[in-house]
Amino acid sequence: KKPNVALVGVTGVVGSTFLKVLEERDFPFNELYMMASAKSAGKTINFKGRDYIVEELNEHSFDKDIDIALFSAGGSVSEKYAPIAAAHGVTVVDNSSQWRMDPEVPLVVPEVNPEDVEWNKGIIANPNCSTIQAMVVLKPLHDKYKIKRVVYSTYQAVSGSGVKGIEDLKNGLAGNDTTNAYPHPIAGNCIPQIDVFTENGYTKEEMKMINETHKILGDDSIKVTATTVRVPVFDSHSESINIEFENDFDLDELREVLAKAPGIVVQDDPANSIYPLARNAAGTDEVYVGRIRRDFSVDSGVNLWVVSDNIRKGAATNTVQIAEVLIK
Ligand code: 11C
Repeated sequence: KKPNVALVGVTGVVGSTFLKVLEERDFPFNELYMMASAKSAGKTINFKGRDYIVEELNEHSFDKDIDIALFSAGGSVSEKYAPIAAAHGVTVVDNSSQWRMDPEVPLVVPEVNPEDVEWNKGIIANPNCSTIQAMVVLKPLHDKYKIKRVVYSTYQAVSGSGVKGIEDLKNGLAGNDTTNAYPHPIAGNCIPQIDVFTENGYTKEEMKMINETHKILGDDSIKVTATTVRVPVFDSHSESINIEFENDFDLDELREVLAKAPGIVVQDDPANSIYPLARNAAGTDEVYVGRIRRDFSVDSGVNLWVVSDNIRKGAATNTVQIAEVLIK
């Protein structure tokens, strides 16, 4: 039987992308319920030729016969409503950071650890966008060469902050700086702060990348550090990833390993200025890798430039892919 599906937070930046991705992938469903906060309740959304009225999310939303709920409504909504849904027998795929590090909750990137879906107890977490694209690339390399240490440096798009971030950049480009999403103007700037600072001097975004890498790869022995930066780009996060391996590698073979891995497109022709670009990745579901070159400062290391659409593979697409694993 096709599942009954609920979309929670359907009017947000990621929520509305759920709809696009579900339609493009022809995700099978029987009934579809659209849910959001009181502010958006009552709106009409047309999906595949049918009009749906957005329902207000409340304690009784999951009294209905729902099999799968895709949540993208923020941490506090997930904290309250994901357990209610799970108690009603719904499997929640949650895009917020609320449950990611809970040992009872699998944290899944379908190209990397689809098997973790099996031990879910009603909630499955979708990783942070900047982590997801890194995992797709790190997994095949870890399997082949065993990763010792990773240094992430990110260049993250404003869409990661939702509508407010997009508006701040639009306003700034129009000569009217606003700081609704960020502590400083984003146009013409690079802000080395994503989310709030934690006690150790790292931001929450940096700690997410570090902790989620360990959980998804199932290997706490990998040394990971990160600097995450917001840049004036609308869509797609770019990442410089420096990796040190336990084992030696051949650069051509490493390139082959990446080219053959699921979800990856290698774009690496520096002579013709071909490498992944945020503007090209936007609107697509792949993770793009280029600037593949040996790090000569260590015995066995490589530098990569990794770009992916943070709203699609980094959020909506990965969530829908997890639901696809579930129904298989
Ligand atoms: C950003 N990575 O780009 C953040 C947004 O934990 O799901 C995603 C926040 C999260 O600002």
